[in-house]
Amino acid sequence: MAFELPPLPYAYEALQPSMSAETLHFHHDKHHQAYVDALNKLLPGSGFEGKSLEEIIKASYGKNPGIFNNAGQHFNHSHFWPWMKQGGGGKKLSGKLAAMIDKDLGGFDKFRTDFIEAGKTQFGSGWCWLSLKDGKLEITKTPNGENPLVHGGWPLLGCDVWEHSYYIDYRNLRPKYLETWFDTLVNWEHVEEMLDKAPK
Ligand code: MN3
Repeated sequence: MAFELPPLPYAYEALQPSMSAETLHFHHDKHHQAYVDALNKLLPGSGFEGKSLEEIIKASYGKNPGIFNNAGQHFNHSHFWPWMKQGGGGKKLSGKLAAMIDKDLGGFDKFRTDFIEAGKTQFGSGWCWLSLKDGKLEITKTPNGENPLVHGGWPLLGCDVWEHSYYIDYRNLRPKYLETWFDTLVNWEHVEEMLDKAPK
């Protein structure tokens, strides 16, 4: 079964002014589609076909960079769209998640600062993450299409810091993009769904 581009869970205009319809058209329709197409082209005969996306990411890490990067980016973007919503951001998270952030990350404000800092300091293309590892929350950053799955973690929230995610709206101002993204777009409901789905 070939992988498919999931539709955006909102209208292209829904995230304005934080993220423009133009950015979403390019990022979703062109960039994400290209990862899906490349993955489907590389899979036949690779030994990875028939596996789940998560299995392909873990099995191809360090072994097949073409499949790994495209599978990783398909996973990352499939969650990136629902990790955002109109009127998101701020502290609208559940008591359970808030308590975990207090315990493991020194409170919400420190979590916000450290998450944004991870995105700012990821040199070149990549992602910054909130993930669950060994029952604890952690903040990390990864290059290119990599994600916490290959480091024994489970991603709860990730922000795309490739230039294609912000250059149309923010030009070179990655910190401004990260702050706006965190404060106005984060869909905490999808973060909580990921927490519920975390492998036990
Ligand atoms: Mn991207």
